[in-house]
Amino acid sequence: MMITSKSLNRKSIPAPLPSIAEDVLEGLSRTPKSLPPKLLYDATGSDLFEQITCLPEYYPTRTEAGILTVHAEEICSHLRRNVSVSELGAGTATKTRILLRSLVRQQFGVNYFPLDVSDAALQLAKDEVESELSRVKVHPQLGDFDNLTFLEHQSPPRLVLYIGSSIGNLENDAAIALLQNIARNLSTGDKLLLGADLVKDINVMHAAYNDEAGVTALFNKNLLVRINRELSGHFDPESFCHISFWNEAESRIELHLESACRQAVRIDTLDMTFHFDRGERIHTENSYKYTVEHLENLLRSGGFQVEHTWTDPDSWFAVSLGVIT
Ligand code: SAH
Ligand code: AVI
Repeated sequence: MMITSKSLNRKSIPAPLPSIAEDVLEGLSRTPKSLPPKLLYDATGSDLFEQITCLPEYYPTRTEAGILTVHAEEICSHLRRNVSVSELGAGTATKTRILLRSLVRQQFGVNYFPLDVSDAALQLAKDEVESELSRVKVHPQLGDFDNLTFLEHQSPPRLVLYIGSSIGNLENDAAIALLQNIARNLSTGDKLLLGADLVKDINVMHAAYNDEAGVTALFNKNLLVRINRELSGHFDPESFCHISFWNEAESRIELHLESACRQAVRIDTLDMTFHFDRGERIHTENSYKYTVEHLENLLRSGGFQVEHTWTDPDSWFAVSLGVIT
């Protein structure tokens, strides 16, 4: 599914996001250099991510979709009547529709609150969900995970979705802090459905982030294109290589952009020039892979009691339901 110019031209949802300037200045001034992964998702980045989800090598989306398809009715049977649904990092909500379809069979209407930093993805989520499911009312929330007060304003019972293994893009402490923040904005009986990618054959994980068509490389390098456009930067994306590898000690895939030569890159809006040695990297993303035990412990550390965990036949991915007690 492509994020079309039609969706981009529509009235944007009023909730201005801070400029990326601060994050870029801070990240490129560090040693080693790094940039927060949320910056990967401008309109082009969201579109490239959608393309990634359809790649033959990128197993997480279709594996999780399989779990949700097989178990949707059972998952919904754990929910109280008239539950409102929120989702963190919803993207285009393609997989979410699997659950929403089951939910509208169990209750007359559903209020769905997708939160995302990508306006383009949110607009598409609203269009696609409402055109397929007339009994779902979509309330897009443009913003960052650090403000979750919108959860508190919904009438209970509540279900929060944090699927797609987006939790894997956070380091362990940040993941626990986010789960605790979700829990703080919920009440007894509210639930969280958490989807996470599991550790498996290294070759399978490696291929998912080093696809033959080079879409993940474009997704990674788009960060530099974004900085050029939004901050009048002078990166030559062709002088950086997409690097992705499995870090066994940390149980994560890492994404980096590696400078192919010694170079200086000016960013006009920051009034700064950043120097790169040949081979120097910008760390752009981590994608942690879990065991079921680790995933369930994360939920518990976040303040949830684990109700049930579903996996696929190969145990490549897990979806776990936690409840506030
Ligand atoms: N949940 C979808 C999309 C995953 S892609 C799926 O499973 O396919 C990750 C999504 O999280 C992107 O749409 C991105 O824009 C959003 N995102 C990343 N960091 C975020 C942050 N800090 N706050 C809000 N949204 C974020
Ligand atoms: C959104 N997130 C869970 C994806 C992942 O697999 O970590 C982002 C991604 N990065 C490269 N490919 C996909």
